[in-house]
Amino acid sequence: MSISRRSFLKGVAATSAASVIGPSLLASSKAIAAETTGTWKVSGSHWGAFRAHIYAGKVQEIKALEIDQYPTEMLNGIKGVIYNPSRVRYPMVRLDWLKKHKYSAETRGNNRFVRVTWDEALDLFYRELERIQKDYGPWALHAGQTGWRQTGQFHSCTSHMQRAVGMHGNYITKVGDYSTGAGQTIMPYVLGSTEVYAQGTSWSEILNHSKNVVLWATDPVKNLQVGWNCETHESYPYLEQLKNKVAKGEIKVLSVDPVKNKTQRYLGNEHLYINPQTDVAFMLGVAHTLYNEDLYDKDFIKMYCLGFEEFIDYVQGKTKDRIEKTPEWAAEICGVNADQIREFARMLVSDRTQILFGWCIQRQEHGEQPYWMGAVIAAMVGQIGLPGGGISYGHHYSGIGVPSTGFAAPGGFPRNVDEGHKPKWDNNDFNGYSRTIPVARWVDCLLEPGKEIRYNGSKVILPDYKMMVISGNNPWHHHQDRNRMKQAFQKLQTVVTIDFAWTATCRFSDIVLPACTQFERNDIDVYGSYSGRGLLAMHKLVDPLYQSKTDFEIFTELTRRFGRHKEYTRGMDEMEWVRSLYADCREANKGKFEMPEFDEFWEQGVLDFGTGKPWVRHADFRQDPEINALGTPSGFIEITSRKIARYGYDHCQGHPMWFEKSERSHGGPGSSKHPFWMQSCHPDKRLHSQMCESDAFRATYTVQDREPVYLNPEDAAAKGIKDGDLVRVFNDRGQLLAGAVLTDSYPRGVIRIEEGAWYGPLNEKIGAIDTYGDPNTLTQDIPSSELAQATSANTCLVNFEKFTGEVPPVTAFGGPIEIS
Ligand SMILES: Nc1nc2c(c(=O)[nH]1)N[C@H]1C(S)=C(S)[C@@H](COP(=O)(O)OP(=O)(O)OC[C@H]3O[C@@H](n4cnc5c(=O)[nH]c(N)nc54)[C@H](O)[C@@H]3O)O[C@H]1N2
Ligand SMILES: Nc1nc2c(c(=O)[nH]1)N[C@H]1C(S)=C(S)[C@@H](COP(=O)(O)OP(=O)(O)OC[C@H]3O[C@@H](n4cnc5c(=O)[nH]c(N)nc54)[C@H](O)[C@@H]3O)O[C@H]1N2
Ligand SMILES: [Mo]
Repeated sequence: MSISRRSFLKGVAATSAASVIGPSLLASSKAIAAETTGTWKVSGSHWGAFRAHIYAGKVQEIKALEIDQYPTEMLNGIKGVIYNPSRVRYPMVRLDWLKKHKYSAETRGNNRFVRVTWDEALDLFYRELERIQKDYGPWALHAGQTGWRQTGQFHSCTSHMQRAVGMHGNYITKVGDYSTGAGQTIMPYVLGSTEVYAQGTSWSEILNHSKNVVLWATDPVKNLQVGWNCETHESYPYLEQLKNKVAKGEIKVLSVDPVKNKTQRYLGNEHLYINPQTDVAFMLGVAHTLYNEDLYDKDFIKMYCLGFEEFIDYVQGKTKDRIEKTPEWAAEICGVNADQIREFARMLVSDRTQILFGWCIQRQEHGEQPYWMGAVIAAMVGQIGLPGGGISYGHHYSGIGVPSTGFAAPGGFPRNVDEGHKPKWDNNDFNGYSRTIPVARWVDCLLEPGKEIRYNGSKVILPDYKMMVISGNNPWHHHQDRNRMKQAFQKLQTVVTIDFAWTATCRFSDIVLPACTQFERNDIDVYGSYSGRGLLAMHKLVDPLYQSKTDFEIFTELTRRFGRHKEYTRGMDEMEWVRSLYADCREANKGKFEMPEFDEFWEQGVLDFGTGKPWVRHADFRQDPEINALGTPSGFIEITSRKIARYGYDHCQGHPMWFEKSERSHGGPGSSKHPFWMQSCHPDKRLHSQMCESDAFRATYTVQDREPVYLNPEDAAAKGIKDGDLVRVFNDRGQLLAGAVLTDSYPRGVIRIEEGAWYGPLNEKIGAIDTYGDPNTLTQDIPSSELAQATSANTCLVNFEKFTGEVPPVTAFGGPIEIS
């Protein structure tokens, strides 16, 4: 029995009749039952809440929880996340790093590792933290990268890492994220909040009031399969109703997208094809029509907006580039003909129209502009704040649009050092470097340390850090341009990664510590990320495999090395933490919702809070813009932003504008050499890189064991490629192998490789072919603009050919090469 299990039973004994029987007897009768029939346990994940059948110490079967009426097939991949050859089994140290005792990095990435004991690994980790703080200072340590750690409020692994490392010393951290870096930075200037993470107008209001719904660069049917908390797919009943209304002709749905995406195929709705990365030109043509045909809502602009005149002067060609943004001008760029642009503008104002934006469109160069421009179009239409009207930036994400219950959710494990405490190395001298960097600029730091960059109205000096600690994120998936990363990683002295899967990040690390999966620990979470629908008991399904440990145990042992473990744990073990998070939540909901005793909840597994009330975004602002002012500098919708204009940036000026991209298909820059736009959208059958290691499930979509590359059939035929062929995709930044899937959902000139495909370089050398098909082998590592400094992954041109050479084996999976 593990310590936590024991203390849980102690807890049960103290509060229930079980004390009469005694904990040992209780455990053994349970154990006997489990041996003969197995047990079913409730738990949950980003992919869904479920019941798992445990038998003979193994997870045998996973089935969706009854409350989930639209489970994703990714539930079938969960078993393979626990049991697969890519699990990190033991603490491992990179051979040459260990052997040479100097921080030579030329063989970094050759995947040769030595197995060490937990004590050896943690001693090395601690030794390196000491050395960095002593020899350099807090500016030399980057422990700020975050990502899609597994669900569960207590075991939130990045918090564990940052609290423990933060108790030792200060470090470099980040601002923003890869999801919405450009959007979340621009929108506070325009609509007064990030918008991307705000609750949106309820789906019922859209279904009841909208006559037109524009799905702009959004694929909710695909992307709502996963959620930030434990997912129960509450948006899907609404999507099904929308489908019915489309079929009956009650709502017109139009997708503005270069590809026919999964949502469009599901809804069977109309498609407005647009050239990739050209939406702003298209929208300027729409604004030109709304203005010159006198279709826009003058009262709304007057009452709720600032800076319309300055923007319209630009549209009319009176300022800046002096080009009139006619539909004809736009058509040349965006590939939608001028009459269709006019028709689209007229449709927007013909009746109640809801615009729903996705996020991919801002993960590109100048990604701030389409978001700003979208708000300007919505303002001209004048329906912001009306049920079923206006604009949303998040209905494809984590159940935004499902009404919130408003009940308190359990808090999490604290990320920071407790108040009144100081780190062991209490040094706040960052040597003139910035302490916080825009999230996607961390590789620039390694390649151009000391460089001053502009960011969101301030200046950032890129720190010359020497060591990285990585937990709950996978930079060798999430960041762009692998060969540039290889070059940058030569500068790092020490990289420590804590993970349960031997990702490419482990391959490029020096010390790798085996965490266990969420299915090997107890936790508590919310289900319904935005609805706050209820609480879920995340029961431990099996004991940690191999030598893996919970992140909590790992960092308890690290902090013990400098005498801070009691402060780190606050003297509580796993179940005591889970109980205390529940108790605080119960207290917070007193008088509003009476939650049962913890043991009852834990036994039941699910606590349903019921449903929330429908709601309309910005309705309060519409009702009274003075009292309910927006969070913008003026309190109004800022079509022109004085504040941004004052920053004096080239690629984000006082109002939204069209800027040409560094790489653009369909006749744009770079397209004569590399004619194809590669989009690296979010995967249909993974969560980023998570679940790629799930072998049997991966085999359901791979082509000759490689990641699929989706191709237009005519484009493929022109290169002699058939469905199922191996394809080499390349540009000047890199090359990869992928398997051809031909589908006319993709127009000519557009290909897709989904992000999160595991990087499998043939060897550690710069330029080596990626044997599995990670699109970030090919993407550009450039900022969106001086405003957000966000990722521009989708500004990427490539070429491809049929692969005819000797086929290399896939190197991405199966863990390290163990050297004894
Ligand atoms: N080209 C391209 N690149 C992209 C994107 C794109 O659209 N195109 N999208 C970007 C976006 S939006 C995002 S959000 C990022 C996602 O980037 P990440 O969040 O870095 O991606 P994940 O694959 O989810 O990586 C999570 C890692 O944490 C590990 N992990 C999970 N739970 C735990 C835990 O409890 N303990 C420990 N120790 N480890 C754990 C997982 O095994 C996995 O390796 O990718 C970005 N990258
Ligand atoms: N299954 C699954 N769901 C997920 C995730 C996952 O990994 N797997 N990740 C989650 C996370 S972290 C995030 S950030 C979100 C991401 O959410 P998004 O970024 O919105 O998702 P994507 O699927 O990358 O892109 C959505 C649509 O944008 C279109 N698009 C791309 N570029 C352009 C353009 O220039 N113009 C126009 N008009 N359309 C364009 C694409 O063709 C696609 O149909 O998804 C979340 N949901
Ligand atoms: Mo994301």
